[in-house]
Amino acid sequence: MDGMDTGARGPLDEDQVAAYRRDGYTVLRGAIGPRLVAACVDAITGLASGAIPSRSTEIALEAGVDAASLRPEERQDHIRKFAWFVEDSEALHAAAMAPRLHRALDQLLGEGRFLFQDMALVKPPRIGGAKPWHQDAAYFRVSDPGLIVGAWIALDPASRENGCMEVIPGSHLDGPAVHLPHADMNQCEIRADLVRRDDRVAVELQPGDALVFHSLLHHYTAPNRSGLRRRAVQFHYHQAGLRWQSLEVHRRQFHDEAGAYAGCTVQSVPTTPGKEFVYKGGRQRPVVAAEGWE
Ligand SMILES: O=C(O)CCC(=O)C(=O)O
Repeated sequence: MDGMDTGARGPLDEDQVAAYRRDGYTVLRGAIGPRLVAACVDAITGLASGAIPSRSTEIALEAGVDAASLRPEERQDHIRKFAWFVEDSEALHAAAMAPRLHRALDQLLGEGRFLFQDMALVKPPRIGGAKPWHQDAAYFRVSDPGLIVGAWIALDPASRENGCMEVIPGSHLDGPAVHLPHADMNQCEIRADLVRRDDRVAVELQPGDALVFHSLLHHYTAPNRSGLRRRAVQFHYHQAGLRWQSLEVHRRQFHDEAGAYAGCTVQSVPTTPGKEFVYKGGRQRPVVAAEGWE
């Protein structure tokens, strides 16, 4: 894609807009261009090795990896995810603020939007773990999950082989689902009987393409057993008007048949003493179009 809008009002045509409403997701090809993809890859590589200082970036390793045993250039191949990096890298900030992406989101949700979460999921070759079936809204205590949208942007070709996103079309219309907590917050998952696995669709993407998805969409990524990299950045935005809420309000959305809390904002048992998860909500930053990359 050349970054030109083809629809009358923006980059999405009316079928893509209808797909977002009906299926809970749509694909925006060329959400960011090749130059910005390359700059994002460089930024992730630099943050992993330490060549770019991490002032706000947080890094989580794949399970069982001993950070102390890794040379700087080896780290990227053992990292599960990066978070809160847009203040550390102009390129990653520009991807979050990509004009073509936001023109598409304007079509879906209207104008007036905040970035509240940024992460990169790098699922390293051979050891990249699965992300179980979940709804992103299970992680956010908010008034209205419909005002949240996720954009998952591939930096490498993402395929079934290396663990691309898989989704259950239309699952967002079923509302909040019961999630089972886990000591590792990243493994919190929808109760198995509630996932329509037979309907799953693998969303294969080329670098720069974005999966744009509703925060109640059931989605999953498989382990990466291949020798291929599968790096992606993922941004979450909410429209103006959304309110951050208490655990009690979240329980009213995410609860089991007995009324017990069934979201992912409370850790079941701490993994490491002293490293207990504390829910912090989002970090709201206004969306301001990044110029000069298209
Ligand atoms: O990219 C991945 O492997 C999983 C992304 C995802 O679904 C998430 O972080 O919520």
